[in-house]
Amino acid sequence: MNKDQVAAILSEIGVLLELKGENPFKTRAYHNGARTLEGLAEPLEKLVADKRLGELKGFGEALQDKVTTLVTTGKLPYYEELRASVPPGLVAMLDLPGVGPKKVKKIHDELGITTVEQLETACQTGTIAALEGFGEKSQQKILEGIAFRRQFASRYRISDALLAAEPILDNLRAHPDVIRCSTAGSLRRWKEVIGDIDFVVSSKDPAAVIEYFVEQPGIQSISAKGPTKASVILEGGIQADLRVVADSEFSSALAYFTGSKEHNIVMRQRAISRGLRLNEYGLFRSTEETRDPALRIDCRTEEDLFQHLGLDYIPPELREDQGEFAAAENHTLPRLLDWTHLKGSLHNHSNWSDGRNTLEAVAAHALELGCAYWAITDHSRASFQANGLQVSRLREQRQAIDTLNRQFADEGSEFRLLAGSEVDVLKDGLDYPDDVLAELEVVVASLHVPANNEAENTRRLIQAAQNPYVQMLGHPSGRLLLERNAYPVDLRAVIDACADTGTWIELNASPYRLDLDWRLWNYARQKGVKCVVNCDAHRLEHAGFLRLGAGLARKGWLGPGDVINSLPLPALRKALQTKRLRH
Ligand code: DGT
Ligand code: CA
Ligand code: CA
Ligand code: ZN
Repeated sequence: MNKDQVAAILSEIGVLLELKGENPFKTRAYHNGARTLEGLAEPLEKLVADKRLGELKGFGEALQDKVTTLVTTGKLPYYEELRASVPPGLVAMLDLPGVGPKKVKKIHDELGITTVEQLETACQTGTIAALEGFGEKSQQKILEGIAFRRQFASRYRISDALLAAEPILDNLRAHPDVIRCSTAGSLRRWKEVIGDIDFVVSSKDPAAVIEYFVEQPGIQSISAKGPTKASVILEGGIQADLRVVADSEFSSALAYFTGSKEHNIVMRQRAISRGLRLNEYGLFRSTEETRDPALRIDCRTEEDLFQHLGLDYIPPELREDQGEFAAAENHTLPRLLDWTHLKGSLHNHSNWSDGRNTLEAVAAHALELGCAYWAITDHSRASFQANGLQVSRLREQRQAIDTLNRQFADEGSEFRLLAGSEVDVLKDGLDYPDDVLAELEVVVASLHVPANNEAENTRRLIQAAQNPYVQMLGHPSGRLLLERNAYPVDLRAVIDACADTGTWIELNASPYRLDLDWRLWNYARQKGVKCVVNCDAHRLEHAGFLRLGAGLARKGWLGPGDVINSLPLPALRKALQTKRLRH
């Protein structure tokens, strides 16, 4: 068991103990212990083997014993018993907005409620509002939270789907009976949220591939299994469909199952208007539905298929019937961004605010990944819950960054950290005055506490864009995928203001955000607004979000020329100055 898994269990123990009403010192010890492990610099196995866990801050005998047992055996009876003693419904309630362990305990102790369904009924009858410490407003919020969860019960963020799909795809690819294979469906189209995972495989022995597929690790149950197709439920509840076809049918099956439905309809119509028929089995010289191999037009690849229909190759991300047909006909499809074009990220956090890692660790990681630069944009002072920086701390941080950069220069490295801030957009302006912002190389302006009013939020963001020191707006809609809708805002008006002021817009690559939404990028691009694909990294692993963000930029029709952080450092530095020089 690795340190993150052990840390997750310690956190869960802390939560379970809170739900049981254990004394706060004890529960805090587990939460703190989890945090200490997550930030551990050396391998946990080594600490355990050397019996040095006691050297960690706050690690008493009890915690040492539990961590040792987890690391050496992969199990912990104490944890399993504790878990069994708390109804799972109580843990599920913690996901609801405004509901923490204390409230769950109260709901349970006073009303005997143990499931989310019972909680919903209690809200509908007004029982929750009457509980001390709750009230009408929090009752309403809980109800909305339950409805929201239900609406998204079987939707998954693309990051989770990729994590589940990629190992299976690798295994399929390596199987001797597999000729070609690919993901299909919404995952291949790089939708931000997907319903299920689709795979298409070509093989001479479908039965062998099906058998192999249903035995993949991480499969919870098999929902359907036939001679050429199967459906399974993966751990975590996500469904995966597999289709096995002959290799001669691979390109048409892949195109068909990649979709989208809207895109497929136009494809079929194009075939018909050329006296052809297109279906999942191929493209046929026929004026009626057929799968007669004698009539099939040989299309080995999707490129061939598009070509026979008078189209340039349409990348899967663009197959949404959003103008890709006209562009493919006129040879005006854009050259799309590739994630390897990205040279760094301009919105990231460190442990100076709510990030996990030190400046040194963040820089070392970015350097190791081959980045040319990495901006540190910790929260501004108004975000006190995220440990936002007072001006004096911000200046101190700037010095620390300068020192690190001098070291890089001395070592002959061209990598640089860029000193910046994610400054809060407040009701009446930005959280730092202009002279403070002017000291920073990178300023991302983000609205974290929106008004419940579209005109007001729009006004605040436009005002932020008008500030000469703000180079870009961060996560402009504020949505959290499958958790929270965008705040009310007129994003087209905000995009127009960015066009007028030369302000860039972030494509926040966190899998929870993917914000600005891909559907609006074509509009922004036509207005001349540049994109910045930002990780909003709070820990080292989040650097991997660049790949996710690049996929969404592709889906928004963006090429390397539209994306600021595909610039090398000298050109980026110039671009960062443009707005300020104009002022
Ligand atoms: P999802 O899974 O809900 O995120 O979205 P998709 O697009 O992956 O949809 P899915 O898994 O139901 O089907 C995969 C593709 O197969 C879909 O994009 C288009 C194609 N397809 C499936 N059913 C139909 C259909 O009834 N008509 C048409 N034209 N295409 C279909
Ligand atoms: Ca699907
Ligand atoms: Ca499917
Ligand atoms: Zn933010």
